[in-house]
Amino acid sequence: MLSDQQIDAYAREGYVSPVEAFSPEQARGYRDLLESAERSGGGLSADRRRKMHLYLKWVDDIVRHPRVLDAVQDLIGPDILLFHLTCWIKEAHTDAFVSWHQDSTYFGLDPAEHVTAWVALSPSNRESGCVQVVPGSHAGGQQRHAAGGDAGNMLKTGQRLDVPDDARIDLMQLQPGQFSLHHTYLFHNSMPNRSPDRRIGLGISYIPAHCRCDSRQRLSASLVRGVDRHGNFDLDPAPAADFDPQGMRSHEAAMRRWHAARAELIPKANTAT
Ligand SMILES: O=C(O)CCC(=O)C(=O)O
Repeated sequence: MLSDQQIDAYAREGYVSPVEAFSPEQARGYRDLLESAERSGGGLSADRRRKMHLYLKWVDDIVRHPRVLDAVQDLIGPDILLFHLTCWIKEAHTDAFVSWHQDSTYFGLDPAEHVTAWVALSPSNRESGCVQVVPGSHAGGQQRHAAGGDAGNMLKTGQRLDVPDDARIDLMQLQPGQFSLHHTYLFHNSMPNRSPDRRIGLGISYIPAHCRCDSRQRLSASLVRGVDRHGNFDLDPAPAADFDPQGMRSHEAAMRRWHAARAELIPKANTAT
């Protein structure tokens, strides 16, 4: 699915963008489903914005979309687990931002082969606060992050890196239905949404099935392609329909494990030398 040039660019720069997944009309359809789920749930809580593929059938369809998985397979091989998912929504004309960080910081994954596919469901550009990256920054491996408090930061732990003012920064601008791919060690952030529309994207964290998570709390993950010969995660079922009771139970159980693992991994990363 990816060209040799794109695969080389990912190795060198740590990202590829944009790649086409589905049409803007299909993206609009998915956005309508998201907004209807928000209305029926009286807004989606922070937990409900995570791992949504476990209780929303249409999100499960996106995370298994052949164009997304073909591209991910080109980077991490044929046996693919979905480790985590976050729906990143920035409301129109708001100050929410994401500080410079590496996704690897609290994920505890070994080896660090995780790749994030960020799928746009609305225009994601300079004005709306798209994800931006420091190309090549993944090559330096894991960096120590500062943590803690800025109210507008969408990263709840506030983890952040300093990026020099003169660093080269590339914008991963996307039309609805396009996606970007970035390496777990790549420095990235995003600025406030100054546009009149919501900026909506799904950040989907894929790992090869041989990855392990370094938490005592055993986590679950979804096998989205190939075979799991390693058994490092309990495998989550796919939902039969939006909000079906089995899917809701799986989601709650997966989020309980997720929070327990975070409680171990965050202090460990923050005190590591
Ligand atoms: O959506 C954003 O602004 C940030 C996304 C992000 O940090 C990620 O997907 O890893």
